[in-house]
This record gives sequence, structure tokens and C-alpha cells, in this order.
Amino acid sequence: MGADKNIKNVMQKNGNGLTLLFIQIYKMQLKSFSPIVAIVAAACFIGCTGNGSKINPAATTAAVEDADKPNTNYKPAFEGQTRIKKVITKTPYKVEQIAEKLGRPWAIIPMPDGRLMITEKSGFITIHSADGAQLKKVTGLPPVDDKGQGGLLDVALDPAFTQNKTIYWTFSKKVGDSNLTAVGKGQLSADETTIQNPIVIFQATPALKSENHFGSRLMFDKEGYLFVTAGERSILEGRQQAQLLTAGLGKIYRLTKDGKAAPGNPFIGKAGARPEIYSYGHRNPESLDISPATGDVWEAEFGPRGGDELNLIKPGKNYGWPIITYGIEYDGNKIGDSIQQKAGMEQPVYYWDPVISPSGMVFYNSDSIPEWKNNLFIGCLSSAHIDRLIIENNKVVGEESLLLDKKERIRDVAQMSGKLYAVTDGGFLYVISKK
Ligand SMILES: [Ca+2]
Repeated sequence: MGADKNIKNVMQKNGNGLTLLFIQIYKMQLKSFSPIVAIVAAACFIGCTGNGSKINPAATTAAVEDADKPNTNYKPAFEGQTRIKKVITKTPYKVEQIAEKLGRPWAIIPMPDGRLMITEKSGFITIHSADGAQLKKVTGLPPVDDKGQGGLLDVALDPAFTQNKTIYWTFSKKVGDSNLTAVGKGQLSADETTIQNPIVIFQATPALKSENHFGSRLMFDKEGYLFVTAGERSILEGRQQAQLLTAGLGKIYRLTKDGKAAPGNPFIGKAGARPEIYSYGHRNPESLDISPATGDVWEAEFGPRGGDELNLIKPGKNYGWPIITYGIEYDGNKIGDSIQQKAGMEQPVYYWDPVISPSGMVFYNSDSIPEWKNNLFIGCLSSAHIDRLIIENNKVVGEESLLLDKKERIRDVAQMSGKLYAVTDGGFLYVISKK
């Protein structure tokens, strides 16, 4: 893959044309301009914005090395909030590629019977055996707005799925010439080839004209309520709404199975606030899981350049975007008043500078690889690896990069029977297990 194709990818995927790319390179203050720099900048630009395109492995490597220096000199709020010590897994493990040509997978989840469900961005679902073989293709989902970062996104199974075959999914829904993050619900047919009675139960309004920052991670908590994340759509109009409880963007929601505010939500009965909101001040939260050790909700989100975050999500709290952040704009400008800490706003448990572009995450909850128990694994797009975090007392105390040699943008991770599964933008399914 040559420079021309990379540049073409940027033009196609971002729709902003070559001019913006060149402005971007100029503003990034790269010391020299050459085709190589253009490739690196193009790869970084795609990766940093979390775009869905696959990037040249060579360019990925160069971009990561180039980006290893921090983008800012902002001081962390506490020791260990960023750049924690590196660790290495001691237990022997193996990595196997068990499927390929999956198209553009976005989410992978385990099913109660030991199979795996994978979403594909253009709007269908596949069901696989634990060894990767595709068993079913499920169609019949309502149309998705498959542009940029949009499409069919996450999927979650009803806690009583075995009995009621009900599934929920997130997608970018077209509304006029705009779109929004929506949650769908329907039943898997008996032959597992179609979705019956599909309905939309929730929409993160307003619809905006943007192809980016849908958030849209979806999962049930132990009480049977549905968490769903909504990004701020990557344009100024949406960014400003992340701080507004009257608006739907840049939020984490907690919903009933009918898409209504879940009982106990923090803003129920508060004037001017949407009752479905659980937390706010988020940028693009694509990563969410509940700790099996503590029951706490953890989230990772795409920050601006140098400001990807890991957050411990508490009801009613404000996570700061765009008022506080450890990152800067991708064009190098400062964000807002350039502050990182403010009373009344939550600090990230951890942040990444340079960014990793956190996609799906999962807590490992098995004794198969004992040293991994209760560790958090995050699929990373721009940094093309699985990030392993050791968390103790709600602080990150160690970090490891897995699957770096694959040079794949890791879109989502899942755990089943002690094995860690990962789907990638290159359409691969990997499994990591004890040797
Ligand atoms: Ca934040």
C-alpha cells in the first residue's frame, strides 16, 4: 500500500480533502515534509480520530514511534495517573487467528451457549463457534447510516436471552440529512437468520450532521438495566452539549428494557435534566464494562490529542469534557481555558498521552490465566494493540501491550471460558489462551 492510497483513504474517509490534510500536517509542526511524513500524518490523523479505516501496518509502526512523546506537559492530578510502569504476562499463553474476512466487525460478545456474536458495521450480525467458524448470518436489522464511524455498532443479549431470544443493538440512525446514536431491540428468529419485531427504544437526540463520535457501547448491569454510551459527535455543536443535562450528547445512559429512565437514575425528578442520563461530560465513550470484583462501571473514551481517558463511572457525576482535559486539539491548539482539573468534575483514573483510541473493553474474570484475574483489557485502534491494565484500589498499577506484532486496529474484545477474543478492523478474529 503506497502513499497515494493512504492519502486517498484520508480524503475518502474524512471527506475534507487534501487541503485539510496538508493544513493538518503543517499545524502538527512536523519538522520536515515528505511523502513519508504524509503517510505517517495520514495514519495518525485517521487513527487519532478513531476512523473505521484500516491503516498501513508500516505507517502504524512509524506513527506509534513518532507519537511516543507526550503531546502536552500537563501535570497529572496524582502519581500514576498516566505512563504507569510496564508489566509482562508471565503465564505462557498462545495467540491464534481463528477467523478472517469478517468485513468490518465492531463488537464481539459471548453467548450463553458458548458461541460468539459479532456485529458487522454495514448492518448484519454473524454467530460463530468458539473456534471461530461462522455458523449463522443474521439479517433483517433496520437500515443503519454506515458512514465514517457510524453503522451497526454494539450488541447486547437480554439477561433472559436463552428464553426470550431478545437482543439489543446500537446503530447510527439516519434522521433527514443528519443522524444519531439509537438503540434497537428485537428477537432472534428460531433459525437464527433474522431479527423479528425490530423497534427503536432509545435515541440520543438531537440528530446532527456528523459521521463521528457515536459512542454507543451497550451492556446490561446486574439489575437488568441497560447502560448505553453516546458520544458528542465530534463537531462544536455536539461538544457544547456534553455539559448540558438538557441535551443528549456526550452522556452515559441507564435505561429500562423499553428505553425509559431506569429507576434510581440520578437526575429523575430534577428540572431541566433528562432522566435517562447516568453521567455526563463525555467525549466519545466507546468502551464500557462492569468490574466483576467491585460491580463498578468503568468506561474509556476517546479524548482529544493526548487525552484518552479511563474513568470510574458514578451516578450523576460530570466527567469534564470539554471543560477539563489532558489533551489538545488535533491541530495543536489548546482546548477551552486549557485546564485539567476543576472542582465538581471527575478526574480520569488514568489517561493516555499519546492516545490509544480505546474501543471495546472487558474485565478478565477467570482463573485460567491467574495473573489476569480482574485485569482490564482494552482494544486499541490507533495504537494497534490490546492494552492490559492492572487495577488495584481503583488505581492503575501496571500496563502491558498485547498483540503488538499483529499491527491490527483492535475493535473489540470479549472473554469466554478463560479465553480472550479480539476482532480487528482488518476483519480478523484472534483468541488468546493459556498454553
Ligand atoms: Ca474527562
